[in-house]
Amino acid sequence: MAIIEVKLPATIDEILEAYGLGGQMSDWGMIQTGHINRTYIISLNNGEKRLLQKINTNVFKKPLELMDNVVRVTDFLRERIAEEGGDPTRETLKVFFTQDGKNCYTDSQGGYWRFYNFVDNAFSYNSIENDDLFFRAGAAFGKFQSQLADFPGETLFETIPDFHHTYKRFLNLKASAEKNAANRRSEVEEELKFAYDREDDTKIVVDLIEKGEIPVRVTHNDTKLNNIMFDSKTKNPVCVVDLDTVMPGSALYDFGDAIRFGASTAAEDEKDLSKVSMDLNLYEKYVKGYLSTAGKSLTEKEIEFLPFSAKLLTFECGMRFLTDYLDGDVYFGTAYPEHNLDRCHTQFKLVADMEQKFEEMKRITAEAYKNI
Ligand code: GN1
Ligand code: MG
Repeated sequence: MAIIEVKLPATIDEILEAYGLGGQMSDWGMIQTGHINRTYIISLNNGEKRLLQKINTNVFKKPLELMDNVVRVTDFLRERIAEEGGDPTRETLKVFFTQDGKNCYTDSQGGYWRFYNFVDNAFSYNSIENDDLFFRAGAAFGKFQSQLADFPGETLFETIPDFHHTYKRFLNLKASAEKNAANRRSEVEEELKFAYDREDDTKIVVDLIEKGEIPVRVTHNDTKLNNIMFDSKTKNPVCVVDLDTVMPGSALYDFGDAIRFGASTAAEDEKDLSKVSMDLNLYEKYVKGYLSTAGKSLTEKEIEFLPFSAKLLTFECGMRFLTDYLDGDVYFGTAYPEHNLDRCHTQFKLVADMEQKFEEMKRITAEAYKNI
């Protein structure tokens, strides 16, 4: 976890003013969510809580386009949820608008801020405490994908171009190794070899997409377990959050990334690699949950590549951590100098483990698909 300074933004008064909330803040706190944006909980005098986030414009170069996506996607989801008899006030995020009708506020220092509703009586998991939960997580991301199946994907901005283009991620890694900006290359020759040995893997899914062999869908693209809020009482998923990367993509990205994070036996930055492996039981639970809600809409080709996508997205993430380490930690939040390298190690360890378990992953997937 990144160490962040716990203090209110210098421009808090103008932000509140912009949203018509001047003088109404009764309390505040910071929460650590993910490696990218800065997040505050703001309590208001009337007892309401809201989530205030500073959009990281180093990562998201066009925050206004990003917010436009988020508003349209959440509006669309709200309608779907209502049609399905769910609770639209709780099951998706709501973006608040400024007094002058904007979906985010640009402060006098050039920072971009947005307000969301705070989903009360809900929490997220950073690791799985019982495997049934992971079934529910799979069902939640599968449902999210099917709720967005009719969203006109071509109208969404690409908030981060080529986000999961694994071959370009590979080329970026090579370029960063050559540039050696932080002078760390000599420390990571082994890791680079691990990546270079797997170059061919990085082209497989992008080729399938280019050839039209698998469809482009509207996907979440950041399906970490902690991007699902669960109800504090029932422990059932309430809503999917972190919609910054909802864009056209492949179902394989969402499946693979969820396995990468949630089926691991250890944290993303665990230093003791003997603790890191991919839990086949968790893999099975997720596949079953995911297929229970998304299975019928997937093509045979997508099903065939689900196990590979788990390995691919894990490899991609490992490459991204390694790239950032070589670049001098300019992208992901880090708490100490080797943080990105530690994260790269867990991801590569998981890749190697998945290679060992690949036949079993294929068997589990085929079996689960037969039974939907
Ligand atoms: C970032 O912000 P967070 O933690 O949800 C990253 C993901 C990575 C993830 C690795 C926009 O997600 O792509 O998989 O870290 N998000 C962005 O933990 O780059
Ligand atoms: Mg994110």
